[in-house]
Amino acid sequence: MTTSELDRYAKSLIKEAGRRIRHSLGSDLTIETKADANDLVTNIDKETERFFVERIRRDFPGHRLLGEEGFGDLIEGLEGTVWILDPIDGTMNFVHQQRNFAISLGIFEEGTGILGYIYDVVNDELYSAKKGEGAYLNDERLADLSETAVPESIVGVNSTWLMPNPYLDHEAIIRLVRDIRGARSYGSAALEIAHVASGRLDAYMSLRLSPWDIAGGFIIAHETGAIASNFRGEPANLLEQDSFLIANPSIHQTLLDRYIKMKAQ
Ligand code: 2AM
Ligand code: CA
Repeated sequence: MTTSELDRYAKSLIKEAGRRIRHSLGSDLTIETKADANDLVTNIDKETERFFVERIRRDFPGHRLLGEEGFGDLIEGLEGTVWILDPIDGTMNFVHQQRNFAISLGIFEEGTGILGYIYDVVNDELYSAKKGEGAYLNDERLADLSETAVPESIVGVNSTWLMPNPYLDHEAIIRLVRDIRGARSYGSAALEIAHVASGRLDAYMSLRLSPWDIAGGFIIAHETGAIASNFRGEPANLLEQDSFLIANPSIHQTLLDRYIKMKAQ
């Protein structure tokens, strides 16, 4: 199967999963907590992941899937074709707001991201990218990111990091929020990365993200010129939880040098 055929298949699978989620919006949810009281999962997160796993196992028995809810495979390396899926990114928004959440999917071949998708289900907005062929919002191509500077930028950052905490120098983040034009926090890593790809945000940072939060967006944002790394400036890790910074190329290094200071652990 060619990459274009796989792209068409993945898009139609995501759209079908999105229709199922939209149909579920009026129904009662079963809500559980995971790592902590604010880390939510619903029956729809699980049903959506199972839907992907069943289809991919049926149609591509040689492919593997890493999913947040654990219905896929145990993945320790990126050999072969690997789908990395977050069935609902922004579950808290899904539960409380019925918007501002997305399906996030990245497809990797021998460790290289070849196809990326972020589907804003409620607005029927599909961000997608094929490696080397640009990024799209529905049928419209996203422009390459243009030059900016810290004082003119809008940065996605969670207000948690403005408070004293064991991980990040919060005084430096306060300086960042003072120096930029505006701070935003949407509560869905995937959508925030999509906003960086489209230039609506100039950067997005998060202290702890998992592979499924970033896999789709990483591929999309790369196509418009965004730079992704962890807070130490090392390449984003797609197999383990790590800090994550994605930014317009003209401010990425400045953010690392001047504003993002991790405390020694
Ligand atoms: P999720 O909704 O799929 O859990 C919220 O700021 C963003 O961080 C969401 O994209 C959320 O993804 C992600 N996130 C990653 N790990 C999280 C955790 N342990 N608790 C809450 N949100 C987490
Ligand atoms: Ca999720």
